[in-house]
Amino acid sequence: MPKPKVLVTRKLTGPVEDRLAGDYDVVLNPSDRPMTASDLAAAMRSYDALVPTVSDQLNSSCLNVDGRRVRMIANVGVGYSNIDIDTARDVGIVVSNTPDVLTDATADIAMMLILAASRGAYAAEAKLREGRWAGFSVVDDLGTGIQDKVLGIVGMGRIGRATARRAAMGFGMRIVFYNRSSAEDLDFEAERLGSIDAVMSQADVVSIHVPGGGANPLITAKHIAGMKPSAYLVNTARGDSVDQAALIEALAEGRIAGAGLDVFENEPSVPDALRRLRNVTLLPHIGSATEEVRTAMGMLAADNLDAFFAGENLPSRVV
Ligand code: 8YV
Repeated sequence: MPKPKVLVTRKLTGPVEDRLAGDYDVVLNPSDRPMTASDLAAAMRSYDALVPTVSDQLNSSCLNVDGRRVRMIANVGVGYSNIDIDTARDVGIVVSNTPDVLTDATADIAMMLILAASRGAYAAEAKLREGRWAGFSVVDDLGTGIQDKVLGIVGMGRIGRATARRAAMGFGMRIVFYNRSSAEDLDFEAERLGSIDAVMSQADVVSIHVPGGGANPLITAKHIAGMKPSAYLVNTARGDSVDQAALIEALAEGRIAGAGLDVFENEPSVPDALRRLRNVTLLPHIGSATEEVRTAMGMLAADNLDAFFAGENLPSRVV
């Protein structure tokens, strides 16, 4: 039997590409150039499976393309807001993702952004790099300590928990959270609050850990307006989960103290108004970006492909 034809939309780490090249009739993307909508539509007609990632918009018209051949999509990423899951389910395309393997790396970046925001890391570093540092001062560059402060987690899933655990056990923060379902088996102290509003108004730092992909941002202008003027917002989940324009306005007007952002509404575009702000640390979506984790994510995508083509249960099936 011929090997299944698989398209890998972006460059993956060496061990993952070697494995896929050994097991499949695979087309890789050594240039790492993002696929266009028409590339993806053409791919839907030509391959048995795709291995895409967050930069590939697999919307309803793409998944519904005439003459579709793709039966399986092994997404490299735990988030799958780039894929129209309802359409995939309706037309019978199997979709998998890569949970667990990136939990700690992403929680590390959330913690890094909590610290960077509360200690004003970007403004201080910019001062040094731009030659404006006049020497040590007792009263310059003062941030806010996080010990005994309240971390508000929105979305107590895998990454939300790992972030909260780090903050509580490593940094002495008190945890409040909002989660739709009750979050059982927490191995640290945390108080579940009844609404996002309650978390936003009580927290000294809010950290977002919800999937994204909804029609409207979960964190609205009203939620942001309810934050303390001394509070910080951190987002390592998806940019479209937060009303980005409202966030920029609140930051620019000093209605909140600062932010740490690893994700944006229309990546890779980041508004000038946000890039100009000194009270914000901005990272280019590197939550899971370690050599080890990106290889583990690719290997899990490959495990899902293998299971699909062997007719076995997938290790991490979405639909
Ligand atoms: C990935 C992410 O790096 O897993 C996710 O959902 O946002 C990141 O960890 C991204 O999807 C690209 O693979």
